[in-house]
Amino acid sequence: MKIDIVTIFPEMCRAPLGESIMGRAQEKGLLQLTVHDLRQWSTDKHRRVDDMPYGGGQGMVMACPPLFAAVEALRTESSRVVLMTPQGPRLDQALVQSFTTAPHLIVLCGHYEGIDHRVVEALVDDEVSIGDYILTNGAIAANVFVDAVVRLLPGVLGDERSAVEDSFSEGLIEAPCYTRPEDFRGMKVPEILLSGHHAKIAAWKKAEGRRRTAQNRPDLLQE
Ligand code: JFT
Repeated sequence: MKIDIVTIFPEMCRAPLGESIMGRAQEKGLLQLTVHDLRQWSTDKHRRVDDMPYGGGQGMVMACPPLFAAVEALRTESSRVVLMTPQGPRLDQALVQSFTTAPHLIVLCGHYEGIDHRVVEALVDDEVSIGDYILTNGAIAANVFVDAVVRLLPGVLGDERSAVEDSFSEGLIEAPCYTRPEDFRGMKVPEILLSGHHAKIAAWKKAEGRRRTAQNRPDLLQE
């Protein structure tokens, strides 16, 4: 998959997406990631990419010209243009999955109070929010989005099972986990996990998963 990220803070994406599994996905040739500085498409002598909002109001708005120039330079027939925005539909694992078949994603990260709506109407295929809270800019949200999509691509995770068996794929939270030591400051690992009874352990994990889901995420049981 090819992914182009367009942001005024390229280092905010380069560092996090260059490490660990995302870094290896690129070394393995599974991901071709380029992070672009939006300012390179600004024709303003001060390299500005924002302006005052028509009709008044707080803060600055990301202007059309640099964003149009960026998308027009990067897009091909097969590109899907994604805008990170708190106004978009909320990202969940099903929405993440829907992006895994795209050959090319162009991810636009806003800053300031918002983006000129003509960008949304003319260029953007999908608006995506990573959740109901406000960040200072879209580059942080883009890291979350790209990581979630890329980890699902074939070959990215060493152990193919982990992508499928992870917490949200089964729609429930997993059981708590423990490692050595068996007794840490008097806090003991549940005895069942030391028993070696695989069927009993599986049943315990399932019950604990259900219990934690009901406690922490009752919304997941609502279906
Ligand atoms: C925040 C964002 C997402 C997502 C894009 C743009 C500007 C800052 C801002 C500040 C106050 C109100 C926006 C962005 C996000 C999220 C994405 C922008 N800001 N509105 N914040 N939180 N979950 N995705 Cl453009």
